[in-house]
Amino acid sequence: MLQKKVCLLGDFAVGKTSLIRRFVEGTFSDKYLSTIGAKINRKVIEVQGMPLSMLIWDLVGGERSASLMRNYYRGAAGAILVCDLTRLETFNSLYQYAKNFREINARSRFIVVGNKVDLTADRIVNDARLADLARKFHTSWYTTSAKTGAHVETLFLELGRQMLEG
Ligand code: G3D
Ligand code: MG
Repeated sequence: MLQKKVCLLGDFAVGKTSLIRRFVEGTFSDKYLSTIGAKINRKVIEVQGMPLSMLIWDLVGGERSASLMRNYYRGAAGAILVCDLTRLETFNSLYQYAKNFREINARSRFIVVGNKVDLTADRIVNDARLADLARKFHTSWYTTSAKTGAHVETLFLELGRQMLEG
């Protein structure tokens, strides 16, 4: 079966682990790589009738050295860049994550995500900002909620589709 590595990127507490949990739900059989502090979740999806195994990597350790990040990124076909819609600084970090990730994986695909869209009263990052960033990198964007599940499935399936396009 075709396998693709996907990395979740973004600042602390934006909801990376929660998004993965929401998406993989019952199928939780994750592996822990203590050398780089990464967890790997596996979920099989279907893209145009073909099964695709998504290996979804999540950093759980606190360390973020450049060499550790390179090891984390290496071999990824896709990434999900997550910010918290209620914290502007988490959006501002995404540009650098995107650049670093593309440097290691030139042909990879990624999607820009504003998470915690359920917190409507506290929202600071608007659609236009997300769209601008996505346009810079010729990619798409979503607003999601790991809490309600809004657009979570759509997001991962869209990335799966884009990764198979090459
Ligand atoms: P991280 O893996 O990016 O560091 P986590 O982030 O998934 O650990 O989430 C950090 C906190 O944000 C958690 O709260 C989690 O429940 C919350 N969170 C994640 N996604 C959403 C969302 O879509 N909406 C809301 N309202 N909260 C969200 P705690 O309190 O458990 O630390
Ligand atoms: Mg986490």
